[in-house]
Amino acid sequence: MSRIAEARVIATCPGRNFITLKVVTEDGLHGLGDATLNGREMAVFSYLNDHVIPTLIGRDAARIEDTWQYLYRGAYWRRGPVTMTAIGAVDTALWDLKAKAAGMPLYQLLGGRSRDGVLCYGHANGEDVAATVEEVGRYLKLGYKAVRAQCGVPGLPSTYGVSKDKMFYEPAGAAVPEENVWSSEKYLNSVPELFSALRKEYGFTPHLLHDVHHRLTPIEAGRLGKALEPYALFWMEDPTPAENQESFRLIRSHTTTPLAVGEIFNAIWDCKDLIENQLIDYIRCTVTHAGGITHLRQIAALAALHQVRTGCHGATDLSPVSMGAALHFDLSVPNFGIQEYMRHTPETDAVFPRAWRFDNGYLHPGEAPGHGVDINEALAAEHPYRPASLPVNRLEDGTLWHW
Ligand code: CS2
Ligand code: MG
Repeated sequence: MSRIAEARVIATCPGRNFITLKVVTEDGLHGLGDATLNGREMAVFSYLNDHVIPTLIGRDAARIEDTWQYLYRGAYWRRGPVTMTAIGAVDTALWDLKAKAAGMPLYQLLGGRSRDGVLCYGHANGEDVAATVEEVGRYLKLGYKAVRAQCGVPGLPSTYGVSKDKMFYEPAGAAVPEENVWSSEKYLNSVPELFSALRKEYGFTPHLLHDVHHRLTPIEAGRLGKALEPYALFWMEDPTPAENQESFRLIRSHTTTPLAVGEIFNAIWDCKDLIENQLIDYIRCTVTHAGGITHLRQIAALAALHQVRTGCHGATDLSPVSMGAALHFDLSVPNFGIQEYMRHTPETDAVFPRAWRFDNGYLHPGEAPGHGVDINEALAAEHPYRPASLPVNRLEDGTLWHW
């Protein structure tokens, strides 16, 4: 493979913002990486444009590991979501290029197929228990084997994961964050009823998942995990903010409900203690925010030593490029758990033609060379970037809380 001749960052907003890095080699091949950091897109855009791309021109595109080390150690200011998303985009683009140059789907370079398909989960949500139960049923009819359920909380005007639009959930709205109201007490008193109703309606065959979204204290998370044990969840996600990895020991001591964490992690150091002490069951990092394929493989290898499985983040704000690369990783990694699959809008899918597909509860990356996702730059240009921020959360007394 030859040297990098040019690289450019493409900002587009087909319904929501995406930042894509395109790397082109002297022999005319191109590779793509997703560089979308929801609500902070322009920070990564500038990091790539101003601080990374000038160093890429002329580099040997085949030297993926050396480039990773160059961008990580060479940055001096290590880690962090902006830096690691930029590195992730470069790394993913270089893996895409290497597989294209070899004329094979990316999973073949990662060790080949370890499974026939990638089990995924969809997002069902509703304003109340009855609406959420009905929505989970709709996902089961679409063929999903696993469904995340998020429900409105009685007494709260809104809550995470519940949207008017049932298929496409997009939390980033106004340029200046809107303010949501939260009550852990109201939430804790309502969640068990949802899963009791779901198991009564659908039995124990479907995998059911739930995202707490960082909002409980460790002891509250232990209480919720214990209350949900009769409903055998596949996982309870982000039960408490995970900067203090040690706090998961308290949760673990109170419940056997499996725990999943990591979508906001960006380096192996963020999850090393959680994994080595088996304080979690699934690690949620994915290629976009955790330094690309190269670093995600290291996280997965550490996780495998401790029987922790992967559960890559796959929200709408991760582009089809991210999903494509993640699926090749998912197909090959030995300790695979599940892949999140929040569908993109038809507008987004038109900008990012892709080989991957959904079939009866499983995702398949396809056999196209590389990760199998491209970008229609002319169409991308028709959707200019628009500032959008994630909401902030306050308790009912006004205290700023975790969103
Ligand atoms: C969520 C995300 O998919 C998930 O599990 O936590 O929707 C998350 O809120 C967004 O990715 C934030 O941009
Ligand atoms: Mg989540």
